[in-house]
Amino acid sequence: MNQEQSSLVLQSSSNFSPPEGVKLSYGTAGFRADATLLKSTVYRVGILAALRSIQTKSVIGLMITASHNQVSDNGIKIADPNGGMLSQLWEPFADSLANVADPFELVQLISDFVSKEIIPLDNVRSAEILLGRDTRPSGEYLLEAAKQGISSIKGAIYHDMGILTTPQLHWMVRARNMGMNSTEHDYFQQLSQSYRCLVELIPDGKKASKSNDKVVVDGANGVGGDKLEVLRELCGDLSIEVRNSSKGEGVLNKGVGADFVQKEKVVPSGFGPIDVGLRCASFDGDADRLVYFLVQPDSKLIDLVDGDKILSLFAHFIKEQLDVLKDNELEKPCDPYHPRLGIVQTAYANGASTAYLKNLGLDVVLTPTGVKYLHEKASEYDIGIYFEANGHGTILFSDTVLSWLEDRNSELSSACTGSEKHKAALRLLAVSKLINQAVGDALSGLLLVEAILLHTGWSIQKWNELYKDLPSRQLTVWQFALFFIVIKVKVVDRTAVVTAKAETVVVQPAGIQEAIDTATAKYRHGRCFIRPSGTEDVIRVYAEAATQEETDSLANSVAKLVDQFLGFGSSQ
Ligand code: 16G
Ligand code: MG
Repeated sequence: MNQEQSSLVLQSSSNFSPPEGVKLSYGTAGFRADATLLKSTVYRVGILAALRSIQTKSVIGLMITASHNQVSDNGIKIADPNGGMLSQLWEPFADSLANVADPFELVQLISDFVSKEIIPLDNVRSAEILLGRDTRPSGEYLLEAAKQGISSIKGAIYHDMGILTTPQLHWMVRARNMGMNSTEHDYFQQLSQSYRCLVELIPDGKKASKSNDKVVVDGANGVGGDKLEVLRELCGDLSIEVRNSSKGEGVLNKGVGADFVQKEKVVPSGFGPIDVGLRCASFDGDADRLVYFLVQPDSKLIDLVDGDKILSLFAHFIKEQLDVLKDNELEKPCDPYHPRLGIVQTAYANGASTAYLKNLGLDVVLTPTGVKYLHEKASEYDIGIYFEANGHGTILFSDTVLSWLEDRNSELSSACTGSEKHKAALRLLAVSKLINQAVGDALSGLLLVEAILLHTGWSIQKWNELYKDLPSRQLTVWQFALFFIVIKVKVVDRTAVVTAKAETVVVQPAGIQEAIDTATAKYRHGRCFIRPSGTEDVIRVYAEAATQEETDSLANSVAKLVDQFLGFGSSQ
């Protein structure tokens, strides 16, 4: 790094001293903390984004959001050139960059990294960063910090895209790097056009049931509801009622949103008796998660239709279209290509969903928690569908399958236009445009669910009956404390827990897995695992069993084991 560049960084970094005594970690999906601690981190991530853009000769995205966290938190996520998460190879650099205290050490760290990665800093033609933020008030000053970080690398420029959902920004980065139209307007056009195209392709006999009732959407008092209102206007006769948009009185993610609904299994604020029996959905604070739910007759509890159910609906639909296309009647006997359809879940997937998907004859694999793992695995298939139970997921189409579908479409449109086979090819092409190829997206996910429900003629109740969830329970050490009124149980070091086999087995501390196995064996249909959170200093426990009582008992006994093995000094 030359003298001029070093002084630029030295000078601007003096305005962004890191908070004393705080160690920030890149975590599963970027930095997240109380917003007041993040100015220097965001500034430094601005530098990282500029370096990444120079090295990859591509546009990079920076999204300022703390997703479903409370409004006083904030965070920053980095979108790589393909629109996905930052390459894991750069995560250690991100960690060091965020935590180095001294400005001269900061310059040295950057300089060493630039040399090691052979980043041509002296010859920068263009480094370009797209910036987005959610509705958090702290986003404004953090955005400024990001801009200053980017500007401290010579030749790097940014475009402030304004308030966006996280998936919109990822979509724009991907589109920009593919040379496609990439504005927010283009995003809305692509989603609404492909939605309308899918609705046009509803089989004739089912058109009568098209007047499906409305869907009521909880926008978590965040950005997602606002964007959905724009999208709704472009989607023809799709009836959507948006509640909890950012324009209302409610506080972001407080008693609302996909994370709240999924974890607490109670109705979000703004929903009640009038919604019993209606199809309802919730986004999280940055609209990269989607769950559906039904308000129970008591108008307090809900039946959750989670990410696993959305995955199952998508898998069912995609498989159906592929089966129609495979049907031998008009098949060219010599077509050797059979697209591989793969399903990717995590250990949190309800056991009943995995059994359902396997029963459909599908290939189901598990990865650790976190989009970067699921996305990577799903991209190994021709069509890879991934979802976390918490509602984050999408469907990836390989280039090979897309060109195969285009070919099938041209052949069929001349040989038998309008046939079910032709429509199946067109439907799959429309899905590939509707569903966000960069990252899970509540807006595009919602449109696809709505389109598939129209196709199948299913109500949400019927969809929910695809399989019956096994009772499950998630605990963190905090909940453990509440359950037993043990008062306070504090995690000393979550990294003491090391897992393997997609987080289904604990390899450290020694002996705990055997103890978990012994506890689990006592319960009918028992399944239980523990894992260190990637976003908070806690250990999470997940359990399933035949009844809710047994499930709770299993989860609690394993939470006790965590306490015993890790010596998390419980105190009165
Ligand atoms: C992050 C992840 C999400 C994961 C969650 C787990 C992304 C974009 N987001 O929100 O996929 O489910 O962390 O949180 O990767 P935990 O590690 O605290 O349980
Ligand atoms: Mg989110």
